[in-house]
Amino acid sequence: MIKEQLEKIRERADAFIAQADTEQALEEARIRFLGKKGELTGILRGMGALSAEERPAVGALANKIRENIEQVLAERKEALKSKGMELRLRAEKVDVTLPANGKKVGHLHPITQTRNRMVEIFTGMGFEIAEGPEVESAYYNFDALNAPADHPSRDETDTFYFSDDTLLRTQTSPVQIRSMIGRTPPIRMISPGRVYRCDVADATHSPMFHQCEGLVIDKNVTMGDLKGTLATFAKAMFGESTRVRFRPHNFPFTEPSAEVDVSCFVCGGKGCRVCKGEGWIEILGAGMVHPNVLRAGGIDPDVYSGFAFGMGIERVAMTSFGITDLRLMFDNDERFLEQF
Ligand code: 2U9
Repeated sequence: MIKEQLEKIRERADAFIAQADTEQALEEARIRFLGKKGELTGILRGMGALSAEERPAVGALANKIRENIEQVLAERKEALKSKGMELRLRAEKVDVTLPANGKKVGHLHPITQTRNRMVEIFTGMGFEIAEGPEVESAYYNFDALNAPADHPSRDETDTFYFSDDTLLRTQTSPVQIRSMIGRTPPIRMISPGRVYRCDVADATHSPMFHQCEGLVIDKNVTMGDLKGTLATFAKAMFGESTRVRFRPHNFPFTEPSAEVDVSCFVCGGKGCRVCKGEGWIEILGAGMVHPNVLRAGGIDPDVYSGFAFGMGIERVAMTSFGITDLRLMFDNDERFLEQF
């Protein structure tokens, strides 16, 4: 009779434990069957009523059943634990094959890229980099550069003036004048930087743009040195097969002066859309530094000579990247910028 009761407890406990699907439910099962007021304990308490012959066998069975229930509880606990782990693993699963949450890495503006390349090429030829103020005196911007009093570039419609004497520099040449003063040649320098002109923005004009000017002064510097330097620059900038062409021109600060073309790096000179059928692309102005400019820089033109050149960085960038409207450079539209 008591043995049957014990077997029934075992069956009920098995079923109860099998259904427990949380640690809390398991603990409830333990209390219900093995706790102080539990079903098995209740039976064991009633053992006093058994005869001395019956007691050892019932006691042994009760212990066996206790051990059995304890084991089932432990197994279920283990199973719940690994099931919990499995659920957690499933919930927290990371698919390492998914594309990364890529951070967008920016890059240098095409103007900066072009300036950096120019700096690289000229420093490679032994040039120093010089910078100077963007707010300049009319003296350094015009007078020292031999610009006649009535030169059109001095006009208020062409230059941004703060006062009669103070303006936004229209070229980076004042940087070279400042460098010449108080220095003895040899001088080899470039001055990349911002310049300002009173222009309405269109496809080829902007009130602010960048120039890279260069200056070399030493004894016996000739036009041949200028040509060789610019030919070397053009090959490095636009490709080994690039040639240069000098056309006579006139600037107040150089004499003789020239406009300099490079052979089209797309068609090689045959004529195409990029060079507008010309085979040549104008990118530079250059010449031998005017004696008046050397004097303004404190350098004796009877002892020294020099050459100078200037180019618009945007113009070079547009030519090399195939950009057709200057305004795109300053709109800062990412869809445009990310192409370069
Ligand atoms: C000193 C003496 C001479 C710099 C020069 C040019 C010719 C020139 C233009 C190119 C396109 C300006 O950006 S642009 O619009 N520049 O053609 N610049 S020679 O001559 C100097 C500079 C400094 C002391």
